[in-house]
Formats: sequence, structure tokens, C-alpha cells
Amino acid sequence: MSDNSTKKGIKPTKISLSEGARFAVVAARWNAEITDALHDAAVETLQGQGVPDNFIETYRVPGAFELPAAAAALSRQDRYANGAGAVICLGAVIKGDTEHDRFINQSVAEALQRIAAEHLTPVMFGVLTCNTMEQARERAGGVHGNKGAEAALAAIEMVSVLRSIC
Ligand code: DLZ
Repeated sequence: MSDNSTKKGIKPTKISLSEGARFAVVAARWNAEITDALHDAAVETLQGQGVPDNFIETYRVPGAFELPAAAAALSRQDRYANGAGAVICLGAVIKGDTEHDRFINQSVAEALQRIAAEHLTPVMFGVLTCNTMEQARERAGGVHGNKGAEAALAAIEMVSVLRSIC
């Protein structure tokens, strides 16, 4: 696990892995340099927290806009719902000359939140919403940590939370 993931926000020492928890990591292919780094950090973080390899599934989607469809399909599965596991969605939306980033970011964030509540499956918003590639690099293993690792830790924590409630 990258040390950067612990610089701020989520502290892994407070998290204990729920037995048998399963995790799906869904990564967009757009801006693959960034999303590959998010994906690898997420998987390494899960492994570092004791999740066996056969309890980690990886999926790729074309872009961040497609994350909700995959998240919806996965989150309704028994192996992820009701505290059984979590879905970690990863992407990198970089601002361009148009407003595309705003539409993608907002719709994806809202959709993922809705899907999580609908199926009682934690769905992580591991999408970088940056103005430049440099900002994204800083958050994909650079000076600002790795959002993939943060999302993985949040996923583990949310499985425990749901198990304590459901
Ligand atoms: C079209 C598009 C653009 C312009 N930029 C990004 C981006 O920065 N990050 C990303 O993940 N995806 C981008 N996409 C692709 C859309 O997410 C989507 O895959 C396509 O519009 C097809 O539905």
C-alpha cells in the first residue's frame, strides 16, 4: 500500500476487515495512465488489508460515464449487497475545452450514490475530478496520495458499517 494513502483522510489502522468480504474494482479506461495507478493502488490496498486475491474482481469500462452501469449490475449481486462486499469505482475526468467534465462528474457521483442506497452495497466514488493531468497525477500516487487506495479503505470500512447495521 502506498504511504501516500494515509497522509490525510482515512487511517487504515482504524479499519478491520470483515470476514469474507468481497470487493469489485471497476476502473475506467479513459486517462489510463491515471486509472491504472488508481486501480493498482486499490488492489494493493485491499491485499495489504488481508483480502484474498479470489475475493477481488476487476472490471474495466470505457469511461467514467459508464461506471454507474457496471456498479448497478454488481451492487445487486448477493456477493456484494447487504454487507457482503463493496464496489470501488475509479476514474479520472480531466477538464477540457467544454463542459463535459461537469456533466460527467455530477451525473456519475449522483448515480453511484443512488445505486449504493438502492442495493445497500457500498459503492465508492474513486473518481478524480481535476483541471489538469498534473493534478490527477498528484492524486494517483503523487504528493496528494492515491484516491484508489483511499477508496479501497473506505470500502472496507463501509462493509463493516453495513454489517453492524443490517
Ligand atoms: C468523452 C470523454 C471525455 C471528453 N473525457 C473523459 C474523461 O476525462 N474521463 C473519462 O473517464 N471519460 C471521458 N470521456 C468518455 C465518457 O466517460 C464516456 O465513456 C463516453 O462519452 C461514452 O459514453
